[in-house]
Amino acid sequence: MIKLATIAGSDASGGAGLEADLKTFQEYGAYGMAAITLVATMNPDKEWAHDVFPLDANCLRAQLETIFKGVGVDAAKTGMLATPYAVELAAEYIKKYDVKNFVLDPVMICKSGDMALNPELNNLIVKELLPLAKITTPNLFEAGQIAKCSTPKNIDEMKDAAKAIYDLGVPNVFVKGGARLSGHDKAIDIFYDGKEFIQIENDLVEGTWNHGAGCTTAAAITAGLGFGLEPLEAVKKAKLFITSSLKHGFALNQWAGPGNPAAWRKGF
Ligand code: PXL
Repeated sequence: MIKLATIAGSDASGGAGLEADLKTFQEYGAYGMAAITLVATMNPDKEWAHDVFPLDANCLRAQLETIFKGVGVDAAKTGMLATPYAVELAAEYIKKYDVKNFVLDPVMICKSGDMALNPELNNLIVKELLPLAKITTPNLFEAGQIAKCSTPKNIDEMKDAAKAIYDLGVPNVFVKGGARLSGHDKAIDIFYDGKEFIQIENDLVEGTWNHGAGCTTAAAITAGLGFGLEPLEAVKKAKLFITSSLKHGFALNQWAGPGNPAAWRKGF
């Protein structure tokens, strides 16, 4: 059995965070485990305003012991970390257990909440986790934050950001333009491995029911690596997975709606 782990927040609404990761791992046919860094809640009486409740360091460490020492993994990812100790503990366990297939999803903003996380924490993520990753999967905003440039607005700027991030010490960079890159009739992403820029195009899925798309994409890449795919192949497969999921997104309420990761299994 291929074993995968996510070190991420729980999204009480179920569409993003570790819930999205575990659903994706399951769809790939892997065994999923989760170390919970925080619980994110959404308040229906305040227009779905987000709150974040971090778990303490002892609780997180105990979960990491269970997963990395007690079981072992073929691949792992991080999602929302939210505290310096979560970043440091994730780095400690990825290093100690020599996790080669580590995917850094540098969650710095939550789409539905528009909640930009703390810039100092972002710097710590770049310092501690980026050099350990086989691949990182920033969206446009995160790519700008990591590359210390403005948010890329076109394909050339995505390539510049990908190169700047690669130069920080990660061997593969996947900058997700997706539907957010305006002026194209395809969803366009850039993969860079230090040799060439590969432009990956998929069907553009318009619409707002895309909560958890970033988590799902990174989880699918993690699963692909766990099953032995090369990074570019893992990315291409993950894009097919998320595209089918988004085509079957649905509303939870008037504020948010996730994709449907089961769409893939059903052959959509
Ligand atoms: O989509 C980013 C994200 C990641 N992790 C958790 C979240 C969210 C957005 O809601 O709740 C736990």
